[in-house]
Amino acid sequence: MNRTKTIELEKALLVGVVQSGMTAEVVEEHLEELAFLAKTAGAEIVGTVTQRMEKINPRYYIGSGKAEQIVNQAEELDVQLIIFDDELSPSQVRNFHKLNQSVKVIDRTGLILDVFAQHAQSREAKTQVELAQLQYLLPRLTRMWTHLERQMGGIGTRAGAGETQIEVDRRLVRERISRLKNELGKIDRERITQSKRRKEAFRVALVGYTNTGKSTLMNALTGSDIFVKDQLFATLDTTVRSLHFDTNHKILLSDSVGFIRKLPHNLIASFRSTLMEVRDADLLLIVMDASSLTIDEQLKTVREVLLSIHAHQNKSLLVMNKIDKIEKSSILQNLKTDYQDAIFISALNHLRLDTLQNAIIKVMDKSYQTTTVIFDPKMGKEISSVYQELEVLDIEYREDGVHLTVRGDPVSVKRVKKLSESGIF
Ligand SMILES: Nc1nc2c(ncn2[C@@H]2O[C@H](COP(=O)(O)OP(=O)(O)O)[C@@H](O)[C@H]2O)c(=O)[nH]1
Ligand SMILES: [Mg+2]
Repeated sequence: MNRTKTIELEKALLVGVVQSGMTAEVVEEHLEELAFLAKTAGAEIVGTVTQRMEKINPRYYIGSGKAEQIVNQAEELDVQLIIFDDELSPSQVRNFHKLNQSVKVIDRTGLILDVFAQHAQSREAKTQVELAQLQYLLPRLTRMWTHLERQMGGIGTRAGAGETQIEVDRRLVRERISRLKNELGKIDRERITQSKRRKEAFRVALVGYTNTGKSTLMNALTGSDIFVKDQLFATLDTTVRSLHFDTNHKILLSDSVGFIRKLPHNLIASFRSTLMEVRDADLLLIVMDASSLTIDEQLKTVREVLLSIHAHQNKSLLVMNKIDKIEKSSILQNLKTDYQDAIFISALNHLRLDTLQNAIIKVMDKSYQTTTVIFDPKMGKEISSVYQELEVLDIEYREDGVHLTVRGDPVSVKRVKKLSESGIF
């Protein structure tokens, strides 16, 4: 199912369309990101083509003359893969195949799905990716397409179900889709049980654009050893670690898949159970790459994805990472002016991690409650267990029992209250 990494690099041409209102700088950044994605998938970029357009051509997305030119150019350069930065309709892809049978044309979505397929490790991630791929493939499953896919292989054709699946008809693909959905439903339910068990702790989730340093930060804070790589979507699975700042401030920190511009909707939908960890978090740490030139756009993408998974109202802190990469102090100053509430750190160099920690503690404290519980004096064991769980601000021995004034997260406070009531006659 999952082929090992492409050994021989596939040569590729990239195509981007400049629409009105886009600056050359933005187009450049988008193509750089596309090149990064393509490299992650195992391609060698031999050229980039852009076309300025006011209106999309339904036949080839780009203009007909340009389409022919690109296909010819590909032939000359001995390139068999053309990658578009935008989503192509199935019929646009077919029209390219009509122009030239030996050139494979894929779009950004196909490329992202390919990278996901190569990086999926766990059963859950594999199931999620395969579902998204089959949903993407279904409308494209025509005789011509399957024929071409079989012929070419490589990037964009590692459709989750693999080679055999491409040969089956739509009905079988639909059946497979519904089986995968069932499977994910089961995984969802297991996750709900797990997360119920975890309700006791304050949950913090790392979120953000891909490659901003989420896993590096997770490792820096918890001393774990999560896979870090200068690659898009190096981590697809969720990792949860517990972290104790002090006895009264324990959190569960989770790291997971990152977001990207134009993330395919199918993919977000099928990663629902992974993203539930984010939705249920008490606090989101939105990790940004402070050295990126497209911070605003990346933040917009992150907020859009959070909205689509209903996590937009969760409490959040903006974390500007990679400050060590910013050479000019004036740039850093400007960022600090633009993002006044953000916390500026370097996860790699462990810079200002204490500031981040204090900010998290402050958020926790805000949700903390202070209350007085009364214990029967005979409940010595229970009373001492309170000290493990909550901060004890005051203790008084009165006639009606031992009065403890405690402070902590609402769930622990409630539990201690229950414990005290169980012993009072
Ligand atoms: N210079 C610099 N690089 C960093 C920093 N944090 C992460 N990186 C690098 O950025 C790349 C992506 O990091 P990773 O943690 O995998 O990002 P993720 O995709 O958000 O999990 C890796 O090459 C890291 O070494 C930082 O604070 N400074
Ligand atoms: Mg990561």
